[in-house]
Amino acid sequence: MNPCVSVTVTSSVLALCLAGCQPGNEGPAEAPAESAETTAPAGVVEVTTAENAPDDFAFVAPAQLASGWTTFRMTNTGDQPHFMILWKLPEGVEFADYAEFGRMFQEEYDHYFGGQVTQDQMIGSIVAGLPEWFGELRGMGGVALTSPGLTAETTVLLEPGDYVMECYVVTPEGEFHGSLGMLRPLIVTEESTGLEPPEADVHVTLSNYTMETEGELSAGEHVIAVHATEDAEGIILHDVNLARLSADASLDEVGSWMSWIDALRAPAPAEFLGGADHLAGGSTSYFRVSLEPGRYAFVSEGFATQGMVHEFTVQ
Ligand SMILES: [Cu+2]
Repeated sequence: MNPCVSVTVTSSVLALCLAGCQPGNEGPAEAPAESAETTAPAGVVEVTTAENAPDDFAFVAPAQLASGWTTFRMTNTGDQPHFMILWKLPEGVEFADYAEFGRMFQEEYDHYFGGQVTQDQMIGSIVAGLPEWFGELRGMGGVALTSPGLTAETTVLLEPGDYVMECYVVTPEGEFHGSLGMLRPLIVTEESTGLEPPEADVHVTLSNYTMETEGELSAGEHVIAVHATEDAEGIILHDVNLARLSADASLDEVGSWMSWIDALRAPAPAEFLGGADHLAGGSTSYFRVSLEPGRYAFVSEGFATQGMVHEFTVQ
């Protein structure tokens, strides 16, 4: 597989304000009345994925946050799986630039989805259209795939700067969720949460291209640290998505579904319980899980088919 096929997908931003977001505003975006913005513990940020399919998707989340260790608690209230990647924009690059790139990406994908071009042609066009700054985009982590009705919690280290929050799961109609509104700016300020990272009892270490785990994945609560030791080659970054598998589910099928080119389309073939999303090399983030007896797997989005999966059974 051409490594470039793992390019970051994004989408148009016309529906940005569906999220109640106002670029540059000083406080939290307008959010539903029950927003936990005022009640959450320090350093805990509530995010809700709002969804009114087929053309109205959004992250309901603050527009500005302190830097430092921060926990995102994302609740999926929709019918499709979602994730929330935090991209730190390079100096001088604005949200509108990223959104424009997203529009280009969706257009090229539309041609492929509609059968007008081959996969290689689509990839060629996308690579040719990559903005100069693309290589400087940094994956700061985020909440990995989370199935409808579930809440997932991931702790990341935020550096001050301008960010983009994005989901690029694909609708059955072939639109990236980002194109439908799940793409919005986030400002991270110099002020710090001053918090320490959580203490992990399970560690997952990602390199090119192995996934090693340490610690006992027993029933009950766990804090799982995900260490990305290096950047993945190509453009996609390392991540861990926790999938709960039915007894007869095919792990190969779940791994294949992770590819945005011909899959990553709702519905998913497994239940996703969150995880640690796109991490630049050298960074660590943490996610919390409560495991019940059953069959599970850690699955990489970009490299599952290259063996970056770890199946386990909880007794
Ligand atoms: Cu989504």
